[in-house]
Amino acid sequence: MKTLPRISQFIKILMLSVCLQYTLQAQTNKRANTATKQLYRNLWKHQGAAPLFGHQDALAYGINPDLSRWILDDNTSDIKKITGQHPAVAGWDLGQIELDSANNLDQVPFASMQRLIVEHYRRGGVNTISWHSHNPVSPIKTTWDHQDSTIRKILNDKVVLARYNGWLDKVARFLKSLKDPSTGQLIPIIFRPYHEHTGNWFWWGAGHCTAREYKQLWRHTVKYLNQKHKLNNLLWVYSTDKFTSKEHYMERYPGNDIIDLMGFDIYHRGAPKSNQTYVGETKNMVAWLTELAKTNKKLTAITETGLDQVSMPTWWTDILSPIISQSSLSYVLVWRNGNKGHFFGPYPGHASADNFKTMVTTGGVLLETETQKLNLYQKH
Ligand code: BMA
Repeated sequence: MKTLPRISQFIKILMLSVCLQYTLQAQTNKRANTATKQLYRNLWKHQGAAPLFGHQDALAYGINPDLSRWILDDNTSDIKKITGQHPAVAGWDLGQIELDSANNLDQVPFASMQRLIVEHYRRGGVNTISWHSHNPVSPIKTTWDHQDSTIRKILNDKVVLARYNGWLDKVARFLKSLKDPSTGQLIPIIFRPYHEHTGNWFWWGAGHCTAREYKQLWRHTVKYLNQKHKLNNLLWVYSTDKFTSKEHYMERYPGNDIIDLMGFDIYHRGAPKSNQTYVGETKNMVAWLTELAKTNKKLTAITETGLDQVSMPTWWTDILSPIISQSSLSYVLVWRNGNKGHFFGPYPGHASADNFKTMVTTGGVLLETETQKLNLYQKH
């Protein structure tokens, strides 16, 4: 019977390749808690279906039909007012938590942010957090007050390093406060520090540090939060601004061992003149990202996008949909509805509201109800 050993060898090889596939797709923090592991696995399973739709600060504030602002109305979001459902992904920012401020840089109280993140998770939604941190060399300077060598100083100057680590302690304290009330486990967070670094506007931008320094800052940060603080609820996103090639995207990539998702931010400016260029360039970036993510076994997302004031009523189906349809993006997030002069999502009465609904009803993106059906935090 020569066939039997062959069959068992075949089964062994099959099992090994299944395991290998699985290991390569495992998230980077091996000690991640159950909900975080499930979120990661379920995002993989969902890959190729419509991306989840995200909105920054969606649950904290928005714009009324008379163009005044609403702030912290219970269980409200502009997207819900239009569609009956919250966005699937809620974006948040920790900027100014490092200063012990009660509110973040866009006036969202951290106490409310904590409550809203828990509520969004309990409804089955996903939370992602960025950090527009002040400059740790000189804390009165904002995230946009760049100066050369900030990262070099964090890495080499003991005083600056101690201050920076102190800031990470404050970030960790907030992240540790995000608990599932029924299990006591920490709530999964897609964490996105040091974003848009291919640009020069933040102190961690490409013009103010070497690639090596940028990567070192990332590696220090991941180690500090995952290991020293034992945070087991973070999926880490590397998110550039515009990039012009796969090599450009990877230039400052801090390592497959610490990154779970690959993303990028890109804004549509100068519509309608720039429509074709924006769609073309963004499609190129999505294609490059998809190839890179396939090689590196990572999930993908458009981590920030939008057209300020959504000045094109059909922006959702004519511009965004062609970019994201047939992609393997896990989510696409538009920036905040700050005020009547600065917003990226529709609000009730806005000229693009119906078109947004069309994008949703035709299955272009998923909002909360469809996301709940995915049961992202459960094993299934
Ligand atoms: C920018 C603008 C600013 C805001 C910052 C951080 O794009 O929306 O008003 O302070 O993001 O959220």
